[in-house]
Amino acid sequence: MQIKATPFPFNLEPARTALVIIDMQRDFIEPGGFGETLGNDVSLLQAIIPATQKVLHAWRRQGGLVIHTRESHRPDLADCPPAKRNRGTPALRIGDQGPMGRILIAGEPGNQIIEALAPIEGEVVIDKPGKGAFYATALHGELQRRAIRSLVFMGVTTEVCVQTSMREANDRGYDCLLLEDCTESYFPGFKSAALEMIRAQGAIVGWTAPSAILLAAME
Ligand code: TIU
Repeated sequence: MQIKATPFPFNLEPARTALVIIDMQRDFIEPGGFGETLGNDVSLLQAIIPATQKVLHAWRRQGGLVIHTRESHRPDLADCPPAKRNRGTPALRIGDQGPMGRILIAGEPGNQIIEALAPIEGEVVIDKPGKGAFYATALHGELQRRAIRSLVFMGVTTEVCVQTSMREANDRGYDCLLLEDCTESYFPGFKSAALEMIRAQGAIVGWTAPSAILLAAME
């Protein structure tokens, strides 16, 4: 399959490609979670849910591997460096009790992936303590075990966890495609800058494309 992407076509071999959905959890997308405690307007992120869901459903129909990630810490915070917890002046810190349970803690209501994109049986869920999906997780092993070579990315936020994960993936030898309308930032200018820096210099980090192009190719 060849996807008309920027800066040039992206070769997608479905059996060797995983769909990676970064951190579409209530903490970032609904009021009262980590995203809002940092001072952000989380409603901006809700706009990508329909397009993201459409791609997820199409990918499932085709039988492709789906990976979900969650930014998440252990209840005892052993995997949360004090430098991360103590950064800035948020309304609530990681581990504090919020309206959706403890902020960014595994198992709490706020840490769950939003219902529209909830994982189903057979899909891989990676809990990650960092911004990157490869740092201190089993993700690379899970992908290697299945002979995955390419990754299609969706999720939030574009310039933080998505871009960090794409850069980590790039350094581990994966070709990465980011779906432009299936990723969002709290800062529109940061989203467009991230898209540009990913595909600049001959796809230095990866490719980008609108989801409609991928969906058309999958039909
Ligand atoms: N703050 C922000 O934009 N993002 C994060 O803290 N995590 C993710 O991007 N998932």
